[in-house]
Amino acid sequence: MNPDPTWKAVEPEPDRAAVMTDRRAQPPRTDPTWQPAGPDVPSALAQQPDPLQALAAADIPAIILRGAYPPADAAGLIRRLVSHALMPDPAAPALAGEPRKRIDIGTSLGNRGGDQEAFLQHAAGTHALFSTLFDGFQNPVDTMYQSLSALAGGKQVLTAREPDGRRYGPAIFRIHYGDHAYAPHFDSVRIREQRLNYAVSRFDHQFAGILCLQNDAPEGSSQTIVHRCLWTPEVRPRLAAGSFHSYAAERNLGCCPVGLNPGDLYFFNTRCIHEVPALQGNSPRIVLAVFIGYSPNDPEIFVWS
Ligand SMILES: O=C(O)CCC(=O)C(=O)O
Repeated sequence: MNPDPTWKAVEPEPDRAAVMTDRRAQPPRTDPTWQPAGPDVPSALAQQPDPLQALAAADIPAIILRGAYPPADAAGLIRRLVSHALMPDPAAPALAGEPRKRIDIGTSLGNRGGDQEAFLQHAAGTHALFSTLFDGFQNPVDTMYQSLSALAGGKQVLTAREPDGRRYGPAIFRIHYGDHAYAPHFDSVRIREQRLNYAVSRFDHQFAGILCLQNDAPEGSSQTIVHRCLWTPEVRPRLAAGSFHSYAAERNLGCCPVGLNPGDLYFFNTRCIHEVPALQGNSPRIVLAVFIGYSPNDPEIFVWS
């Protein structure tokens, strides 16, 4: 399988300069009353008896599990991705001329979902690749699924599948170079991407799980910001105009910054407006990412990428 260098946003990105100007004028305000659960599964369950329902209701901004994956295995896995030519060597000079680039290793519903047959075939290739890629290391996909199961109150955590049993990609590596950034946005197969021909659209809530494998700077400069604002149609024009920070300030909406070190895993509700400001360090930021479908009354939780 070749890496996929063709990632693009589902909706046009707002003007980057507009977002930065707006953020400088109205810097996000941390809300001390909106705290993540964690830093491990037992603590999260002690703080929130039903942590996924708390995420769904945006009662908490995130569940952060520190050191969920061994940092030494994260480093070894990145060396393996390079040695298998799935990602360029971070030291390769060609990358310096390609700022803001992102490479995916895996199958993205967002990018490939327009052709369901091709998407499911590509996903089968990802399952084949991942069946041996982690040999000798703790399996990071298992880490994500098992952590989610432990938080899920007896619900069954499964790779998303269509009624005929064909599975979606189980997780995706995202390698962010240069000053890559995610502007304030939300993700929803149902509301935003409107992929109603996919089984995952049955779920009421969508979450993301992000396992940090490498930060853009050794001391961990990059931070995701989860805003205390669930998407509504009212927010759409402000996201598109790059003026979400002013919108949040006008309504006194705070946020929760999530700083990660290699091995840290976090889950959040993707309907909460979220962003990753431009990377500052020289290393690519590398994560393993999943989306998660959850409904309070559904015994299954679907995971995909
Ligand atoms: O990489 C992250 O921490 C968040 C990425 C993101 O914005 C997303 O998955 O929608």
